[in-house]
Amino acid sequence: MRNYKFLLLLVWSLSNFRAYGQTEFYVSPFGADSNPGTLEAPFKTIQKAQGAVRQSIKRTRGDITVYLRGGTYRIDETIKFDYRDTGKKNHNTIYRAYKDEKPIISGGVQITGWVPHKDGIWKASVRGLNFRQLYVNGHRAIRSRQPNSDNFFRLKAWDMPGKRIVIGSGQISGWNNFEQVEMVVQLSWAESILRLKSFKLHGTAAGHDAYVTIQDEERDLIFPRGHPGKYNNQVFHFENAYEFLDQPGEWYLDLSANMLYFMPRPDEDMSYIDVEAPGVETLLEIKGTLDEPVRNLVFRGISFEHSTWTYPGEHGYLNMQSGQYDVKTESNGNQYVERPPAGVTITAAQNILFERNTFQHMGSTAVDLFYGTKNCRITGNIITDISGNGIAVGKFTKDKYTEAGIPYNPEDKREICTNDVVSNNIVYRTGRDYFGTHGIVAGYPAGLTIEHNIVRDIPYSGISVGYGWTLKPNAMHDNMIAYNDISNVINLLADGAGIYMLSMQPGTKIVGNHIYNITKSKWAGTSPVAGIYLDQGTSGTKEEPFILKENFIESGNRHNFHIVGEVVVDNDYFYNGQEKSKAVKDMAGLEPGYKDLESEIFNAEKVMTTKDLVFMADLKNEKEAIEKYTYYHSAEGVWPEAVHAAKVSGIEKIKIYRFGNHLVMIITVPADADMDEINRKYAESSNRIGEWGELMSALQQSPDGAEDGEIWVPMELIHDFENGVVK
Ligand SMILES: [Ca+2]
Repeated sequence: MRNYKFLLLLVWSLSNFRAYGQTEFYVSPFGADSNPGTLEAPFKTIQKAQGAVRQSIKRTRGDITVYLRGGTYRIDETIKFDYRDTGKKNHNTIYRAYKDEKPIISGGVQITGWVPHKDGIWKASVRGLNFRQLYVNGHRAIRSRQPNSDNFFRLKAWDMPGKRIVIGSGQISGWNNFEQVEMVVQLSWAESILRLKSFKLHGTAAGHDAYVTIQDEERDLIFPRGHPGKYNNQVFHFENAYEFLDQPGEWYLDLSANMLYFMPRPDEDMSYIDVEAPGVETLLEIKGTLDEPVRNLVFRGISFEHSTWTYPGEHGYLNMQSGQYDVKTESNGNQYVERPPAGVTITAAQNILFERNTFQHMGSTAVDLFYGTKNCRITGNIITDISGNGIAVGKFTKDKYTEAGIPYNPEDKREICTNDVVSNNIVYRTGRDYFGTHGIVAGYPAGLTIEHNIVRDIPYSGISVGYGWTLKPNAMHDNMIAYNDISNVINLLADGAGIYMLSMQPGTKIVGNHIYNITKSKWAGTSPVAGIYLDQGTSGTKEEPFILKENFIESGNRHNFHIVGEVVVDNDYFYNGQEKSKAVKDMAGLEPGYKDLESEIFNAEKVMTTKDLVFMADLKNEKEAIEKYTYYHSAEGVWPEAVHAAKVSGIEKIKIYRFGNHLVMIITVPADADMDEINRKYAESSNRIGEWGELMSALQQSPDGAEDGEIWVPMELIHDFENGVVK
């Protein structure tokens, strides 16, 4: 009996001991932190799991995995990783989705309690929150603006002596909360966000002008600085006034009243709506020191969402280049810049892997390898709907006290981001608020590889490497930009490209990239837009040249070279049907192991983009023909062959309406559908489809005005109303 008791005690203590050496932990939004963190009884928070992992690391030799079950992990502060999260002897600490489940780490605060306000606008109280983005049912809503989306005003001139901006008098008014209104001006390659202070009307022979005074902080930065240049007719819009709320999807946050206003879009039912306001600046921070870097962390299958950044509304924001914003400017041309924050930051870290995660709905940069990173890999991720840069790597200046043109080259080389890899990511729709930012950007990296990414739909350059406009030696060398698929970038601003480079970087190569659909926006300034742009200082050395090789550029302006140093241009292909062009095209973009990401995203969007084709026809004006035709189109009377034909031809919907003997048919097909192809597939779908066609035609007659024998006549679109606007 005594022995039996002893045995029980032993088993208990062994299992207790085992809990400390645990190598697998489970977390679920529906778990509890008092649980042991097993599959059956998971923890609730990632922080709790992290604490358990740190205990376990001391007693374990092997990888430790934390499985995150699907669901939303709401956080109200940054989750921080440091050297204590590093496994022993190069073992990995892995945070990953459990099976195919979808864990979301969200810094969002859900806004509830919506009540109708007026004019189709709803409102909700938001005690003490401040934010610059809002996401409704997973889609970014529009911060109230004027003029509305995709449209802009043009300023008249910059009044340099008076430090004012001259615009049309009809473009401004004494809006409520006037000092919260922001003027977003596009200056060639970068935007400035300028908070308003006051305005005065001045009469001229041609009419009235408005002289706009902006708030002191940004006024004292923008007027002394030289670049980007201030010119007449530059493009701008206003944001953030209740009075701008006139387009479905727009929202306005009245900070003084803590009240949020929103005008829902037609498909947004306010009784069942998910409205998320971003509330945490950095969701995840991995930060070591140069002496004690964090090592061997893996993050896989996690969605990072709803990071915020409110600084531009509190100080104004002058993007100097690549999102780096002025904190000091001098009339001699000197500028001092600061780095915007990121949703996920990695600093002084080695062998960190982010694979197959999603970064979306973020308020500044998505992922930032700040400094001191080595062999970190950002691979196979989806990065979309980002306000600023998608992925940023390396310092752009030593610090905010160092003039931005001084080449960065720290004495302690461990600070330089070295041998990091950015590959097989899909980066699209970044720069949504801060236009002068990139899909992928690097300051002064060494041995950085950017390869096999898809980069598209971005207002400024797709990929940018280098800073400082210098021919002097600096931290950069041996970077590689290869086999990327880049399209529809630099689609709003100017002085950029598919791939944009700056400064001396010996041994750097741009190889095998496919760049296409690069078109200058009508809003862009006069500076060039190109496929590849080697800007100031881009060069190598005689021993280690900068090499440009076998890129395939399908766009009007292939290159813009500003070369003064050593550059070797070798076989730079463009669209002329050469076989090698096709080889480049086939090679660029995601590698086979990640192709599934592409079909998941771009096919899903394809289905959502459809067009309607509308036709009319007449039946024979006889009761029997009308009844027969109606029966043949009911669920019971229709031939299976007719249904099959519609299905295999790629038609998504067919609707037929009847009045008397008149018919109207609406066919919904994918937006890029080829009608000849659809007709061919329809006709070839079965050997009875011809018979079906003859049977139907026999019940119909050619409508008045139709060409001889034409049964179904295409109709012309004469009125198109959507979201409050006639197109
Ligand atoms: Ca508006």
